[in-house]
Amino acid sequence: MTKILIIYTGGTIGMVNDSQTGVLIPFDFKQIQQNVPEMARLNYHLEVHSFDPILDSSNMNPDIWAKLARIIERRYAEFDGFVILHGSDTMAYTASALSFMLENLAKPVVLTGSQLPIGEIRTDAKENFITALEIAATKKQGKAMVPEVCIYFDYQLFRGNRAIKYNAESFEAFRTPNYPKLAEAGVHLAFFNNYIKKVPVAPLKVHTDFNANIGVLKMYPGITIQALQAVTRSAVDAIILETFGSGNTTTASWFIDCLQEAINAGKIIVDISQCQVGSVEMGKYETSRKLQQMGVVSGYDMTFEAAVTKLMYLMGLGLPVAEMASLMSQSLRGELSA
Ligand code: ASN
Repeated sequence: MTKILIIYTGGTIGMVNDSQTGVLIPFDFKQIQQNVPEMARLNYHLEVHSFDPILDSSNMNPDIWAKLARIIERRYAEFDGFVILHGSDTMAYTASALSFMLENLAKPVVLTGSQLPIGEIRTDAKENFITALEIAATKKQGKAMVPEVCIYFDYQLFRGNRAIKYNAESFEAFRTPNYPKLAEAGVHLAFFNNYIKKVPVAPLKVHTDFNANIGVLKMYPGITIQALQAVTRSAVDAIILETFGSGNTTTASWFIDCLQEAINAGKIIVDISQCQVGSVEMGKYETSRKLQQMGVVSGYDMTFEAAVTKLMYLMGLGLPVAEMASLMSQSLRGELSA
């Protein structure tokens, strides 16, 4: 019998209204089970690992990602697939982080959650949960159909490290603007094999030492030297530079000098675009050529979520800056198209 491990971390899917304050608070897995009697009708062996405490996903952090990765590592041989119930707010970060933590993943790790709690009449939770279980159980010639960390939400399956939460209200909360979806659920589950990773031959290798000492610098017209130096002169080891369009910034000499100073101090700077669709193309315009010349690294079409977690992962490996810079621009888990 197919065996699936359900890891319940929290999120709206399992929340209830607090009787005193009226706000949504996380609640235990039992009420999920009560609201989804269909679980018993699935022909799978299901086991549940419930987090304690149960979290709103805004409280996720690298230690909790590591805990998730370690649970999967410990139970890897026993189960055919893993379904993580998770809040949608930071689901794309957790999915991206796990994609880097779980090298050579050969089994599905499907994250899902919902926009409405499972006890609400119009909830999207049941469909998301049931289909995520089915996806985690699906095999082709005895091997996992989707050996990836992915997100299932609103009838669509996405590569986790390509996903962004782009809508806080619609049931279609996620998109992968720079990568096609991996599957679509209608009457049938349609898998788009050309876009799904192949099952790796090497054994699973888990990396949980993330270094979160990074800063973020978002460009905007009118940015001041004080705002810039608050990041470039801070004690961070790496900076994500969120640029305009295809990777552009102002060419003002004080701005370029501040970045150069940070690079000279040994910081790695990664250029990703504020646009959701498309890629950084350094050197296309005068406004990015200088960045390229001084050694700012192109993040190509990576999401912010992927760039943040990939940097934490590479820094955690303790690699020299030049090697990290080279790996940041390469696809390690299908997170970018260079
Ligand atoms: N605040 C919730 C969370 O991320 C949102 C949700 O799950 N829809 O935990």
